[in-house]
Amino acid sequence: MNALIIIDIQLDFLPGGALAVERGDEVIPVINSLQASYDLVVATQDWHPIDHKSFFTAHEGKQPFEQIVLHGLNQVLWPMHCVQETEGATLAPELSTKAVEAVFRKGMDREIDSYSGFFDNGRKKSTGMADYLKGRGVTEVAVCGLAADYCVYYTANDALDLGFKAGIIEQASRPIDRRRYEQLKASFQQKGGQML
Ligand code: VGL
Ligand code: ZN
Repeated sequence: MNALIIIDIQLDFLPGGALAVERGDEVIPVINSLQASYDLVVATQDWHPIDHKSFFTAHEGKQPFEQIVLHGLNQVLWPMHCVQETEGATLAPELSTKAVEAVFRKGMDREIDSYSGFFDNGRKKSTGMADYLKGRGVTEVAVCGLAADYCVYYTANDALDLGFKAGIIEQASRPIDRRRYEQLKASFQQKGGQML
């Protein structure tokens, strides 16, 4: 049983959005046509409270994209994005969701960021997605969406650690930072991850 995991296809990550990924919109038609090839399709949705600590606005005197240490973890300070119940947090209307059986929300705890669809960045709290997939008999996952070097990579890497066979679908993902993505790809492949 294989599953397609669609990461954060939300308006704020698309051109014109608060944390736009360059050419992020190009992945949507690709993801739409991929869905029929998988036994199960799920999605994630970044879903932050307005005062989330990953936002630069929560830290006096800080600029967007500065790095800090937050409760012992490195944290990039992002522009405010994917705030719960705002337009920017909605899934893109062009994304086909007919086959999407479940949407896992993440990033709701204001004290810790959550790039992976499985756990927060400290791996303290689970979203339940691993149990859901395992309960459905999934052994193999393909991860795609935005952004390739943050939420897509973290999800695919956790999938490997959780014992799934895992791959990243390159043509259905786009990074925020291309160089960072190339480095992460190499470490993912060394761990047994596949580039699909
Ligand atoms: C993401 C940064 C902050 C992502 C989410 O979806 O890759 N990146 N929040
Ligand atoms: Zn976020």
